[in-house]
This record gives sequence, C-alpha cells and structure tokens, in this order.
Amino acid sequence: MGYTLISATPSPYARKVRILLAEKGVPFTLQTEVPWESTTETPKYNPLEKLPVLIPDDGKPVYESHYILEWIEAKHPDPPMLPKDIDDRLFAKQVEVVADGICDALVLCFFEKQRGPGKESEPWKARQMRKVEGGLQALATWVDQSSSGKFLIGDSLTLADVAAGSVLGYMAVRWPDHPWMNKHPQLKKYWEGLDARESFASTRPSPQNIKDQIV
Ligand SMILES: N[C@@H](CCC(=O)N[C@@H](CS)C(=O)NCC(=O)O)C(=O)O
Repeated sequence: MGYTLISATPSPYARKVRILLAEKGVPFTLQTEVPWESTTETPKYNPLEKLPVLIPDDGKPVYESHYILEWIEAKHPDPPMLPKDIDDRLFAKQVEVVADGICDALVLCFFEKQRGPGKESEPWKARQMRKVEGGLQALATWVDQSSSGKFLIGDSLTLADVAAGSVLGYMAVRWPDHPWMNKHPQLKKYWEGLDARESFASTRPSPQNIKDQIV
C-alpha cells in the first residue's frame, strides 16, 4: 500500500510534494493525470478539483500543496525541512506564499493565452505578469540576503527552497523566453544549485497535451 500522489508532469504545485517526499525518502506511487481533462480522478478526492492530492493508506485525501507539505512535515519529521527558529519558520512559509503566488499568476496567464489571438485580454495578462515580476524580485532579494546563496535559510534545504525551486523550474520550462535569468543572475545560480540535486533533477517538469477545451 503506502501513499499515492495524484500529480501532473508540468505542475509546480505537485512537484513540491514530489521533491519533499524524495528528500525525506518516503516511498509513494505516482498517479500522473491531466487535471484539466474530464477523465481526471481529482474531483473524486478534492472538492476544489485540483491536484496535487496525496492519498494515504487510510484513504483520507490530503490536498492543497502547502497543506500537503505541512502534513508530510508533521508525519515524517526527519530530516526536518522547516527551521526550528519561529521567525525562520514563518519566513519559510512566506517564501512559499510568494512562490505559489507566482505559479498562480503564470497559470492564469497561460490559460489566457490559450484563448487565441484577438481573444486574449492584454491588461489581464499584464496584471498577472506584474505579479510574476514582483515575485521573482522578492525571491532574488531573499537569495541575495541569504548567508550562503545556496539555500534561503541557513545551510540546508527547507520548504522555502522546495517552493522557490519548483516555480523557477516551471518558469524555465513553460516560459523559456522570460529574461529572469539575465535579470537575476544570483537567482539563476541558486536555482541551478537546487536543480542539480537528485530530488529536483528527477522531477523536472515537462509539458502535457491538453485535449479538452478549457477557456
Ligand atoms: N493552490 C493549489 C493550486 C493547485 C493547482 O492549481 N493545480 C492545477 C494543476 S497545476 C489544477 O489541478 N487545476 C485544475 C483546476 O483548477 O480545475 C495548490 O497549491 O495545490
């Protein structure tokens, strides 16, 4: 038995969970789906109809990526991925809020683009991209302020790095023309360091073909 994780290959949210489980050495069965298609099992487990969903042995599904990470951290505390110091701990959660917020804006923008030429709202896309730029700037500032430049807090991987690394990996694949690497060279270096870890390298995102009409 064990855990099953409903995931999608491009999903930065699901990737956070995959990375954390790998870092903690927790085995799981990966169930890859396209959440935007009618065949997805996601609504069976999550009333919000989104993946990732973690299904433990007792069958009670755990959903919403930040909550899943906390759930895993509570159930599998070793190695710890949240700092002991309360302010560092809160900072790790703050980073995750920003990383997930960038993902949310990118996803909205991605689907706006799917409407096709002439049907897209340019102000809407610009609004979302402002959030992306602001979020990337915040991540870059935090990397600059970190003591090692390799991890955002202290000298080991925390949930802050898992979240930041996931969104940067998503940018690299879904938005390859975005100039963030030139604009923020330290952030690029930080991301390359994370990307070389086994848990990140083995979960790099890849696009999925979406057959159903979404927008
Ligand atoms: N806030 C959610 C976002 C998850 C999310 O947006 N997942 C996408 C796939 S990347 C999804 O399942 N979307 C389907 C939908 O919104 O109907 C989380 O952090 O888990």
